[in-house]
Amino acid sequence: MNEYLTRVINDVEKKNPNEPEFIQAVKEVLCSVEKILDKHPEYKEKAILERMVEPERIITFRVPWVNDKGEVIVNRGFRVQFSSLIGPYKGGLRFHPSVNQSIMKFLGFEQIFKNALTGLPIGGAKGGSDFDPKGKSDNEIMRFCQSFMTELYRHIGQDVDVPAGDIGVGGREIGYLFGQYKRIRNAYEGGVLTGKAISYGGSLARTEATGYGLIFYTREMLKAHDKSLINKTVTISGSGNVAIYACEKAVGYGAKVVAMSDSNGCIYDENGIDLPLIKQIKEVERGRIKEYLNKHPEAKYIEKTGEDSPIWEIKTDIALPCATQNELTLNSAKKLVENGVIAVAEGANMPCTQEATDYLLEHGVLVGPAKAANAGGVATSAIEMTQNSIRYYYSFEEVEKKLDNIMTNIFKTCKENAEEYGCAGNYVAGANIAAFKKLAEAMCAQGIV
Ligand code: NDP
Ligand code: 2IT
Repeated sequence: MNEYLTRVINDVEKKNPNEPEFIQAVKEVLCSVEKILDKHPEYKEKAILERMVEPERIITFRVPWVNDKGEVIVNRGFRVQFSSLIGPYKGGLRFHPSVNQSIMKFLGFEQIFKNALTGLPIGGAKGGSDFDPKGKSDNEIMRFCQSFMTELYRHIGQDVDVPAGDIGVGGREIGYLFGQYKRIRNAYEGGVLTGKAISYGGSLARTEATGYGLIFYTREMLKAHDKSLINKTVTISGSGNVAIYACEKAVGYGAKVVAMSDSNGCIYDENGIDLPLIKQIKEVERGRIKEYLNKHPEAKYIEKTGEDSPIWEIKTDIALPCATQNELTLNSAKKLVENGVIAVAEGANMPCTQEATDYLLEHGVLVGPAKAANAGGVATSAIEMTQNSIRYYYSFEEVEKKLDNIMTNIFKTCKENAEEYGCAGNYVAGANIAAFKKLAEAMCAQGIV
């Protein structure tokens, strides 16, 4: 391996010993760009890699709040402002008990490359808290969001850093965060957060964007191999924002979605998932996916007992992991291949372990990498920022058309770069190469900063 590359990877491992997810994300990208480094010896002198793997700034803070019983709870808040190279810091907020610095950093790192692929002027960031929204009342969610924003507000701004949603943060949370930000700043700064409701400056189709975008990307990837979504069986892990709208669009293209999941288990409905029911359970009642059986007793529920998610044991043509990182393991990849899977497209961030990705690629499965395939969410966030700046609204159809064009272009970029660098069909490498080239060029242009 290139000596410079080896040294930087070793340094990252040494400097971040307790951050396995971050190291995993860095290694995946760096191992894809060896040929670019061979072509550009000046990248070593300019310390391009060292600068790319070191966040510009990490903010951690205390988030104290009072629950409904009157008890004081203290959570930890994060914002990793990873890179402002090509635009204001941009990326979601995650509220989940597993949140820690490693997860925040891997997500922020991935975001830089994803945002570069959209072709839009947005840098990379991620934030969140180890707060667990499950089982909390609406008032508890509001008080938590207000306390979180009471610290975060001083670090963000519509030209500085623009957070949005991620796991555990949707329209409700963005509303409470925005309300508190506006109150503290005494100004309506619409573009400071994206994923807002339409009534106060949100964009039509942002809710649908990540899931729809994933299917547009999948459509293009299949098309490049003379395949399509029509009559294909699809399994989708998760049942949150990304999973629900991936399901909706996949069905729109003539596929049959037979399974979805949450962190407790999965449902299998051979007649095709009843999506309005999933929306009712997850978006309205905030319940568990098992409740699907109350209306469809003929469906099956398989509880998750070990490390591997049972959903990947179900025979499918297309698998869409849309829940969380490392949810699709090598064992799961082997099961999918054994059952004849043709494509895996990542709706979640880094859902396949490195071993799983390698196995899928080695066995001829098409892999749509997260930083390309799920970029539709953040791309539409940038379209929301545009509408906020020009104080105007685009129709649903206009936004969806722009999203479709962006996803189609992202796929084309991944394909062309994979071909140019001698790994045709490997869109994981293609995405990393394309994004890295753009970022390295911008870094060279801006001097040592
Ligand atoms: P939601 O909170 O709406 O839904 C998350 C879903 O994933 C839930 O079904 C949840 O189940 C499941 N899940 C979460 N954590 C785990 C876990 N540790 N193990 C098993 N299942 C889990 O989040 P989103 O749909 O917004 O996000 C899903 C994924 O997509 C994340 O990886 C996110 O980073 C990524 N993403 C999101 C974008 C967006 O615009 N929202 C954009 C691009 C990527 P349960 O309810 O049981 O916790
Ligand atoms: O991972 C992601 O790209 C997101 N959670 C969306 C980020 C955004 O700023 O819309």
